[in-house]
Amino acid sequence: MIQNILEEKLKPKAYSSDIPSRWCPGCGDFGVTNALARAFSTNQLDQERTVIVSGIGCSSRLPLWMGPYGFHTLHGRALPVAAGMKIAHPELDILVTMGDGDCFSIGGNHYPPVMRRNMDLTAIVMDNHTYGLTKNQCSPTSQVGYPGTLSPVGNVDEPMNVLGLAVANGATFVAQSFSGKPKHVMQMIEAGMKHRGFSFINVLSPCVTFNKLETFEYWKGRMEEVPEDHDTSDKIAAWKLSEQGMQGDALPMGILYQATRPTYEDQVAMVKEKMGSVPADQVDMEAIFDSIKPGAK
Ligand SMILES: Cc1ncc(C[n+]2csc(CCOP(=O)(O)OP(=O)(O)O)c2C)c(N)n1
Ligand code: SF4
Repeated sequence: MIQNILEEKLKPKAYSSDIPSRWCPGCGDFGVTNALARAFSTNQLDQERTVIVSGIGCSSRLPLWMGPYGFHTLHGRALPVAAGMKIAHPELDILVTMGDGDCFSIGGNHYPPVMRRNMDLTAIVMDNHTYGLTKNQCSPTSQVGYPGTLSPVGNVDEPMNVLGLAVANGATFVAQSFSGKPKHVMQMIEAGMKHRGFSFINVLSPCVTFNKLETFEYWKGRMEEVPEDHDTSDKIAAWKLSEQGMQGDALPMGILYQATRPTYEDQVAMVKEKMGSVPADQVDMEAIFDSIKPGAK
């Protein structure tokens, strides 16, 4: 009996697709893909009820290599597509995989509202501090002086504090990891998926082809586990940790912040309940417009 149960358990490989990967050998994003497959296997995730949504970029190809359903959307539009999907189908487990350009640059106007609404999504950014797919332009997380192809004298813009931004804008789970430590990435993904609400996991993931400065070795030497006595419910402490990394100190690795508050899906259900279940084609729009006219009671 026990033997049968063990045999039926889906191994990480069962969560991968048979499409051959087209990433450069050694790309950090392989570590994230492996960690995802292992996290899915540990939780024996139901592939029929799981969707991985991505934008455009090297990292955004990730859903192609995975077994569950995938939606390769437009550059910067992974989060709004995932948000719509979650509102229509709250029963689905939805993960969003993006690059730093995809999420913070062209997608930068979608990232705060989804966090603020605390939608129950798990967002994973493969942050390589450059645009890999389009051959090395600076991204919002590139360091000052970074030699992007459109920045011949080096990047002049300050990098964004993306962890601090998540803490400040209402994400209820904020963590950072490093693709050179796939076990740690897996633990963060598992914890993020277990969390009800918006989980943001930033994974520093080297682009071995273009970013010759922030290599596996470089990041390995800069990462430090979040201190054991760090209080993850303390927003200010989480902000301080995120900012210390920006000031050149160790980059925090682990859960910086976690909080509990109603998800957007809970709020939608509550609004529906309060309004009564009137079928959409029977809503009296005239009465609604009359009720909001100036002077209406
Ligand atoms: C609307 C639009 N603008 C620009 C592009 C070109 N483009 C494709 S991917 C990309 C950036 C990719 O960088 P990132 O999201 O960090 O992912 P990476 O390739 O580094 O994993 C850009 C600018 C596009 N496809 N669509
Ligand atoms: S260009 Fe960089 S990010 Fe893209 S697959 Fe190659 S190593 Fe990975």
